[in-house]
Amino acid sequence: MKRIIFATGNAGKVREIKAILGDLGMEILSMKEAGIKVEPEENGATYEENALIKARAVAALCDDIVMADDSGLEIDYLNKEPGVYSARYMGEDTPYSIKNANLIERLNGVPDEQRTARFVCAIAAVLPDGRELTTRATIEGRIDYEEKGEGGFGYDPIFYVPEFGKTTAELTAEEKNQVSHRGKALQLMKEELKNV
Ligand code: ITT
Repeated sequence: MKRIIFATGNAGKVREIKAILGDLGMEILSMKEAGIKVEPEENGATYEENALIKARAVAALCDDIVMADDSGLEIDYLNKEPGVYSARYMGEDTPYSIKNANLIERLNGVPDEQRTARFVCAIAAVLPDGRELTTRATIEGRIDYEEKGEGGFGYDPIFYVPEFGKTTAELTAEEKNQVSHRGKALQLMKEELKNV
């Protein structure tokens, strides 16, 4: 069975990626499951560059297809912060309850129509022959007034999606994967892989 190694250390991403790629007929392994440990510096200016940096670092150590996800939350009122720095915002080890409360506080008094935000996801793939592919997708929403929901991870409890009337943390895993930045970017990558 062909393998895809996913170059991420984020357990929330791994859960979603395994569900979304489950129908590919390939074995999907996290970096940890493949016994690979690398922490490349994510010093790219874009999501695509950072995803490629992570995928290339793992591809150098194995003969499998390697994919990586670089993603983030862009809040329009905060000039698209935290953006590519979403994981590092307020410190990598700071609990999301604190990061989420901080973002809600920074939007104190800001009305609905100015609370627009999006999650962005770039997926990079490095093939065993060295070819590189990237895809990108987004989901539009707005920053809620309080944390809601237990699902997902990271900023999901404050990311409200008007079509559902819920935050992405209140969606089921299946619902989130159907409409999310990550779900859509991975579907695009599945299409790309059919052509290689
Ligand atoms: P890897 O680099 O190991 O994949 P990471 O968490 O450091 O893990 P990123 O640099 O891509 O990954 O940062 C993405 C951050 O954006 C992530 O840590 C969350 O804070 C946020 N994020 C991305 N997708 C999200 C989602 O679906 N729900 C909630 N927050 C999300």
